[in-house]
Amino acid sequence: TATRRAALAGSAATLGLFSIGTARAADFTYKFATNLPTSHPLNVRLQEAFDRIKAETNGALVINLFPNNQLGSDTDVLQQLRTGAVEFFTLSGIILSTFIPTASISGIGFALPDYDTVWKAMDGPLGALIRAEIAKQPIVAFEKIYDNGFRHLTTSTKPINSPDDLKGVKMRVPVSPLWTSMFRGFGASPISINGAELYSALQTKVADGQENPLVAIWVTKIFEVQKYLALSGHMWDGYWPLANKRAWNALPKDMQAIAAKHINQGAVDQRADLAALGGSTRKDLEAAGIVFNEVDKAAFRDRLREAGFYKEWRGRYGEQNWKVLEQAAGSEL
Ligand code: X2X
Repeated sequence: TATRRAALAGSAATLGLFSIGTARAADFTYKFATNLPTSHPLNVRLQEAFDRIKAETNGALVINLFPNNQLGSDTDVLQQLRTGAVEFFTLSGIILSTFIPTASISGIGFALPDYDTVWKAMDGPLGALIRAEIAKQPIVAFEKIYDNGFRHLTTSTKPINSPDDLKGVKMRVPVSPLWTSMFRGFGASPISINGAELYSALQTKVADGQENPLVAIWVTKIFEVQKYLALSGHMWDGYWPLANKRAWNALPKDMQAIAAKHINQGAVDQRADLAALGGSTRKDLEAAGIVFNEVDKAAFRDRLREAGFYKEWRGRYGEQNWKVLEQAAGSEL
């Protein structure tokens, strides 16, 4: 029971029991939810981190992975994380913004142009800004964000070569005001749908298109229900590893240090995994029948500018936060 666990936690904290080098029953058994299938490097590296945490705490901290929306949709699990019904979750900062508005700032269209810029920003001032906002809520973010990737457009109906081709297209977007605003800006008809329902939404033509990074498109099998892929790279997206604050604070300090060390290391390794996949995912998708095309990114960016997208979000985040974004991006937006 929770009471017994709390009592055990108290004694373990006082006596530092878990650091004694004998295997023993877990003092803490926590759940970690993700929305991606097991094969995604995000889950592979998290599982590796949990194995290392269990070993280094001599079995005192056991974290069980629940991948692939097993515990519910993103909207549901975010709610569970807030109450502590789920102790850990990893979520796109852009979706997290439904609760913590500033968390979507790293996903502003065409702001962070490449991975060098992304990691400098997210391991630097922009990431620190977002984590500080998260820390005001009953949630803690780990220091290193995992990679989802640069997002690209897919459709079942016709290729997207220019912003005009997006006009009126029913595009599934994750549940987040930034995504809706951005795809309205492109002139599309965005529909907010959780990732858990994405495949069936495309299959039943509730939506004709969607946008995701290549590796996510591969592991979720979205390619089975889409035909065309435009390499828009319209935004970068990452997964913040998050803990419920009360569950996190119940852990003894040295146990927290072990958990944070391995979960952060997992992010560094997972970023390298995605980079190493490089062009091979494109080849896999092409072999599965997806037709790729390049687009003029500047045309899409101009469309957002004409729609007042940057002006609107500058106002929503505030001047000070926008300056941090522009500094991270290395350009005025
Ligand atoms: O739902 C999506 O599109 C996904 C899997 O990329 C996110 O979690 C943002």
